[in-house]
Amino acid sequence: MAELEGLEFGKSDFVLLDEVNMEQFMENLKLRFEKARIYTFIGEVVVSVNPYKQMDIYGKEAIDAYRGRELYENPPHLYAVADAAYKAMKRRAKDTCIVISGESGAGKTEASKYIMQYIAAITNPSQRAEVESVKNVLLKSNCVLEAFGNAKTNRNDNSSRFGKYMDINFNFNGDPTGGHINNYLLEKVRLLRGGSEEMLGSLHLQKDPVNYVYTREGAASTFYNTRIMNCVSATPQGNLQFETDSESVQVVGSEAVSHIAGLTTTEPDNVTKSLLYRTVATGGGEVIEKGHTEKEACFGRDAFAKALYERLFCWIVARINAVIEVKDYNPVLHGKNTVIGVLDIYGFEIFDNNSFEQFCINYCNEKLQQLFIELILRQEQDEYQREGITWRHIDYFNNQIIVDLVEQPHKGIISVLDEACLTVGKVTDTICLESMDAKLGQHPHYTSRKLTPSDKTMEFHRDFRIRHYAGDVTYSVEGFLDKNKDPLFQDFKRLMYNSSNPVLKEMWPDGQLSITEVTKRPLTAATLFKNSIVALVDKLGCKEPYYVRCIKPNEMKSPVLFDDARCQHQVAYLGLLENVRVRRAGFAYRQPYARFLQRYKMTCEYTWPNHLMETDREAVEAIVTQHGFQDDVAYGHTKLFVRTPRSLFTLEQERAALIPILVLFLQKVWRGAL
Ligand code: AD9
Ligand code: MG
Repeated sequence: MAELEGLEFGKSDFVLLDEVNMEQFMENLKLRFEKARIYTFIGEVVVSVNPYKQMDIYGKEAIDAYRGRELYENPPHLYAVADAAYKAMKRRAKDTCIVISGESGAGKTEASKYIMQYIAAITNPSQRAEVESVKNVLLKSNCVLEAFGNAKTNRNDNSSRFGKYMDINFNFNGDPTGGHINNYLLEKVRLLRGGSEEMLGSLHLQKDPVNYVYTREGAASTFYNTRIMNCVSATPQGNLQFETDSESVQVVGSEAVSHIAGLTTTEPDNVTKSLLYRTVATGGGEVIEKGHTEKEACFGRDAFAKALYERLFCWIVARINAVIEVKDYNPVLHGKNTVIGVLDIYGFEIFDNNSFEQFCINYCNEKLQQLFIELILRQEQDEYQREGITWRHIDYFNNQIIVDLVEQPHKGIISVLDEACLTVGKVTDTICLESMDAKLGQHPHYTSRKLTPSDKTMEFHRDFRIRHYAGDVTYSVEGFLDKNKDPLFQDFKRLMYNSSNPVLKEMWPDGQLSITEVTKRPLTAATLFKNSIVALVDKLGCKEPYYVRCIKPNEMKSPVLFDDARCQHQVAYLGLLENVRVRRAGFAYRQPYARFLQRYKMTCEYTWPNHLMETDREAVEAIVTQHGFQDDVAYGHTKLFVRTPRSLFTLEQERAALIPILVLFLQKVWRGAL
């Protein structure tokens, strides 16, 4: 609750609003945005509004101002949260995490980078070389991943098309010793369609392979390989066409095939074969080759291009992880190894045409909102109840119902999708939609949308709508099944596994399986994604969470426009008002009586040097009353709860002022002057 800025900049903590309502909240948010105060606290949560311009608030001076300070000593900033997470980890040996959420273009990735920079800047004061090198790799890995995993969308020019969770490991000194990156579902389509030139451009900009972590291990040539791979992945889509002559399907021209063969160091004949045939095992165990139809061939080609790109991306992540993995850590020698996790995932998004990828991305955001509710709104209220504090429950929208709609076993959308994918025979997207409608038609957050044929195309559009916590999204069911099956013919995998390029071979270990070994159905894309997100939420759930809630001020990427309606919508669905209410009705600080007493007993004549009261609680009451903030506290069974940090701040200041006097006093005692 920093009050170090003048009031002309608005309230630096929403908890200080005269009244908690949408109007006042928005007024304060807007005023601060207009005064270039892009960060505001809600207690320990930082609300950030994307400034869409460079701000001079991240330099060395700022870092020094926040380093090691308490949250309420400085104006709100990402650095304040980063420092709080770091301090909690270092002082209390707690694993912490910083969860950055908000919709596409709200500033999550930028925030995560500033947070990483801050952590890098405040650690390793003694500049030990091995720690510096870990920090370096952690910071630089970002630009590699962005080069391959970001793309321009309608909503953000540099949109993350993958989710990223990075654990940073620390030794007992609080210095980084390594880390690990988890990446989540990469949206390949967009990267292939729009990205290749742009991406290569961005790679050329950073031509020096030394800048790339995965080339660190000495294999500069891998860098060039991956660049080549990049071209390859885009090539089959654009350049490779098929034609049907006298019943059989052919590749148009031989150039494209030899191009692919050359770049992947495979035999042109094998490339052609993989493009035109698939090997299948019959019921009797016989292995036969089946020719593709033209449509199947196109489908196979596209799946191949996407898989190439995805494997490349995962391979890069794995290489980075191999470099930053904590090595030779001995807990006996080095103390407890603690972790700060930083989560930067794709934000909630609505496009004109929303497909399977948006469905997954938005489901992921539902899960993260659920975690926020669980940790910030529910647990807080639970503790008051446990401590016997009088408490009026604060209502909030619990999005569990939407999470269930998507992920519930047997009934949820993912389960219906999977069922359709497993059904033998011709199940189309439309049939799948019908079974979704039948199962979920009554659900309050699901609407079946059978649209009439559009006049222009005469195509029959069919889609369904989910009422997400962040807004209604209409999903076009077209392509859902294929994307969920993510079916890449085994023939392509084998082709890549047999490449004489060792890097490629390494990316396709499953290519060595024979066709009879792979008939077991793999998990679908949606289920794999669900599992990875559930694991992520579990991982975050057992850490002490810190939150950055990002808001996008307008759709024009303008630094001066504050779109009231759009901002208000985000404030509403992020549950920020409820967050303020819980925080305000609640108590910013809590401390067990004994610990409170220990720290502040010197500020009160009845407790210094020792109190004569029956219980610590009574002694604490004496301190509180002497300082006149009895209206600002509540007494729990085991802890004192302080509503505003201001009260604590007064105590801290008094304590600080007393210490020199105390020291003087003690010196005199020692010298025998008294
Ligand atoms: V997405 O879900 O990955 O599509 P993000 O990650 O939330 O989205 P991002 O951080 O990429 O958004 O921010 C979008 C753009 O806003 C950036 O490219 C910057 O141009 C701009 N931005 C965001 N935060 C800041 C900031 N603190 N200072 C200056 C910013 N510009
Ligand atoms: Mg991003």
